[in-house]
Amino acid sequence: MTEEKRAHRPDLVLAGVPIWKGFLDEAAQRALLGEVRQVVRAAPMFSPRTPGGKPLSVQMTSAGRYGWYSDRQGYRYLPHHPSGTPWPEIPPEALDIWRTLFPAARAPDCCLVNLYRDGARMGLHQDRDEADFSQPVLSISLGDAALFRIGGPERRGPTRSVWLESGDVLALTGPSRLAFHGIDRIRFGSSRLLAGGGRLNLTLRVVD
Ligand code: MD3
Ligand code: FE
Repeated sequence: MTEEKRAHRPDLVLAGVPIWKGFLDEAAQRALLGEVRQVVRAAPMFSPRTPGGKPLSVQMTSAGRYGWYSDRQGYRYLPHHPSGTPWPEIPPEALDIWRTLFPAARAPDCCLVNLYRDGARMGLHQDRDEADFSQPVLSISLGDAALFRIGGPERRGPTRSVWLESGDVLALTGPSRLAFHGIDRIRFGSSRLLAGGGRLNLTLRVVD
């Protein structure tokens, strides 16, 4: 076993999902957070609405060639921020993690940034607005701890839960790429990374 392989072995595998606990140390978390702040400055957070017209409790923005968006017209990727301003570049620190864990994958063209303030959650859903499910999704957690739930390819069926903490990274590849998943709750104020509390989650995706 080489050092390289050892370094990339996940700490835990939950329902087929590899999780690297504390993949980013505090300095790396702060560096990435600085880059995310620049993304938010260029492309301000907004609250998408469901096709039914209800605002999500999570605030969002994106970086890359595409950003995820939702309103009464449905769920989709947009080539620019809803204001018309271009999406900024994907944070280099996030791209580095992608290349380290998925050297053979295509380059990601969306970095979705989710912001959970006190009380925000994300209901159980599948991510299926992308064209190529053979490409992985990478998730990076920053800030307050979150209770993550993952099941299988059908909405009804057993689920497993795990607390995700600042600096944790997980990968959705193969069968887990179409697994139902969500965030049940945030342990608000559990981390000091974000002033005022809250959690940021970055997901890197290949869209087209
Ligand atoms: C499993 N985000 O943005 S990250 C999302 O923490 C989303 O903000 C949650 O679900 C969050 O769509 C969960 C973990 C995650 C991300 C993408 C997945 C799990 C996934 C895609 C397919 C299957
Ligand atoms: Fe998702």
